[in-house]
Amino acid sequence: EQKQKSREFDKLKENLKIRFVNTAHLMYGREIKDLTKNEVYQTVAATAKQFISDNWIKTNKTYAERQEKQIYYFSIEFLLGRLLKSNLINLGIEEAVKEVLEDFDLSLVKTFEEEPDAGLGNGGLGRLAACFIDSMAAHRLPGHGCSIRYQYGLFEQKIIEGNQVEIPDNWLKNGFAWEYRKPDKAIDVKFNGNAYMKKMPDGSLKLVYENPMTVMAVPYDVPIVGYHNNTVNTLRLWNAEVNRDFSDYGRLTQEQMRQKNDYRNFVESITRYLYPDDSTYDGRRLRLIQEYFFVSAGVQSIVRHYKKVGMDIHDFAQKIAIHINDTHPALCVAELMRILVDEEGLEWNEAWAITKNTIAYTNHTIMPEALEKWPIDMFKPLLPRIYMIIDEINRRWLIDVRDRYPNNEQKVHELSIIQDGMVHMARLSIVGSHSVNGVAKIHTDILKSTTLHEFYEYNPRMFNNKTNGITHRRWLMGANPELSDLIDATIGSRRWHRHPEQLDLLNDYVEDKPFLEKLGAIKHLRKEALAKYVKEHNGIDVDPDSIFDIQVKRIHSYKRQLMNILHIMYQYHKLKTDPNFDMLPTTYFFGGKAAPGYYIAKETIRLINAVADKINNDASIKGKIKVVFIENFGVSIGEIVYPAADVSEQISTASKEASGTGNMKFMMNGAITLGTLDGANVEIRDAVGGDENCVIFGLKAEEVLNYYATGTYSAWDEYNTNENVRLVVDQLTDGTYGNFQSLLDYLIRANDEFFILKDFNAYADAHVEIMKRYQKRFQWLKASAVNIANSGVFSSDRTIDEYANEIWQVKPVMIP
Ligand code: DL6
Repeated sequence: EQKQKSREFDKLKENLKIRFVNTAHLMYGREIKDLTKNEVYQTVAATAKQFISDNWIKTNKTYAERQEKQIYYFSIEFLLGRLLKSNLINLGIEEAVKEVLEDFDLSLVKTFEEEPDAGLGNGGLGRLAACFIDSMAAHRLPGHGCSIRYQYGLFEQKIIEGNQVEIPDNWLKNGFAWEYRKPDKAIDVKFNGNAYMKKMPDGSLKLVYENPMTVMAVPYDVPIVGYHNNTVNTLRLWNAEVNRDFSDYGRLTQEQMRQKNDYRNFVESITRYLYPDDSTYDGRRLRLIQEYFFVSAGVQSIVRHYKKVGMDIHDFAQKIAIHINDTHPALCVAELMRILVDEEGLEWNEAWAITKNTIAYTNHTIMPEALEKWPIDMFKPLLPRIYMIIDEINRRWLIDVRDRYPNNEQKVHELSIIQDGMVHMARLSIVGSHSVNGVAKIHTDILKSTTLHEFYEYNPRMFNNKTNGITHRRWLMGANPELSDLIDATIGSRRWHRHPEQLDLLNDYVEDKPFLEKLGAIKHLRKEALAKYVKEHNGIDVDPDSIFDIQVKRIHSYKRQLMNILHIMYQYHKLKTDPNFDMLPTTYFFGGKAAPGYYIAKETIRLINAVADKINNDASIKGKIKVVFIENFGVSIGEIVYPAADVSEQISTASKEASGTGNMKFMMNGAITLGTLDGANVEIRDAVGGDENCVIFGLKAEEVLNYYATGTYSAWDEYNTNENVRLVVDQLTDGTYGNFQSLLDYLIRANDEFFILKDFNAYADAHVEIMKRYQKRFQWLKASAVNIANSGVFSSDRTIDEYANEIWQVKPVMIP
């Protein structure tokens, strides 16, 4: 059997080699030895695409013939990261490609680095979407993504003199190797104009939609490769382009020319940037335009394909599941109704039943600023027909509400989709779907009891929880191959690659000293790799023997990077002034982007860098503390960072982090969670068997919610009664690190919205506990192993199975 395998491997290599050379000839007219680094990357990607495309064609054909139910996952973000490595892993040809490249004196690892991150997202929700499409393909589920092909991703972050500076992320400058432009599948999307119902001579009403402005949506399809299974699904990214007859200039007046140019500028702005500037009216309006643009193009193309393969529109909900990832695609509800009623001629009631049974919605946050609402006077002129439909949905919905709660206008106020001059997108999403889910148990409970309580009361059965997950293929097998190999060797099986829950077989080895030694050695290796990265990028020497304590995520007040850095200031002060104080050498890493207009987040970055500058250059503390801010944190840098952590900082104010997924990436790579009882931390703590294998501190969600309800928290009192707090707050403005009046005001005058001062001592104690545990090497490694062994439940494969079985009712489809 071994011999047979090795013969097959040699054959694969030979095949790859021929294709690789031919592809280089075809694409660049060059010998392999003359290719630039980027050309090597493009050639390897194009070679891999030849393996992918056969299966892609087969997959699409099978789906069309079998007419099995399809899932369409609509998300305004897909934070894909790089695709070459994960595609090679999923195709099962990584090792063969590596050896072929070596035969030409080329390195596969260096080739991976040539690929820019597809940064079509900013954080948790977008990365979750990317994990989900990976898991759907891995589980042979017919599931596709739908989103926007942004010309510029989220900005590239530079740190200049301690401040965040935003540079446009021109990720497409060398082209995107994985996309296929499909102009023949373009769709018209209509904005503006006048929509109304006209009374016909026979008394019937006819819809009139006059003078709309048409934008052409052109799809760029990206193949999503299943893990060793022939399935190749599709992520469809829409690009906005001028209408088909645009180039017909004919004889135009100057005014007509001007209008034409305005039109072109407008159209090209639609898909130019992820996150238009939301500090202006026009920026916010552009976001709404983006939302309708990809929703309309996506839903129209689903219906068109559905009919093309010969299925009956009346069966739509049995054959199609549309999932809306947060409220950005909420207009799917109205767009599907528009198509079913206006274009397919269905009666309203039937169309409504189909729409509700097709659509399901996930909520990702309780932060009020993320709960989208659009002013009617912006919405209605832009999307006149869609507004009419939402108005009608709401009219009918409120009849039901009034029926259920007679004489209770308070309820109507709380449940109405259109209220106080605004269109409420979460309300539209709930009313127009059959399932609403939160993303961790505690988050779902909070949705039920507070944020969406009125809707929960109205229809409790539609609410459910789906705790998030991450793809273990990227975040463990891809990012930490040494650990992955150790797990294979220890449990004597690779079955966990397909069935991540089987990582729990590792529980039998968590006290096995030789295994733990190897685990410790691998962690050290990964720490050395991060140390090398930091030396190259930040010029800072960090000691891989120090504790690596890491907080990487978007910079946001509720995530409390500020508490972390204040605590470092406290430790530093103790080291300098208290001869009895000692600590284990620790390197604190931060990484994450602040939204360009988010002043406090940017000030937090400035403080972190000011503290780093002072402490890293103070020889007197003998390297006991180092602070590193990792510039431009994203998916690919994350693949270096997560495996290197000893301690995973998950310190959001309890109740505020819906789930978190970074916490899972750290855990899967053996870091110990230092966190609050928030989001999925609660379930991580349960999974590892309690406090022995993680360190939990701080206010509980009920306490936080109670403080908000009663208004009894006083940051000023905290400042006056807690000397540790006073010390670090005073240091914000006394010149120790520069002037951070902004942060002092935020904490004291604005009353510390996220309880940083209240949780400060508990957080400091948690660090003491971490150091105590870290000193007991065997115990520490055991806890690390327990974390890995119990992380399988946080694979997105588990999450996706739950969505498939409990929400979408879809089954896997075998691709021959
Ligand atoms: O569900 C994915 C991710 C959660 O893990 C994070 O806890 C949550 O903050 C994040 N939410 C968003 C919200 N964006 N909007 N709107 O990204 O979702």
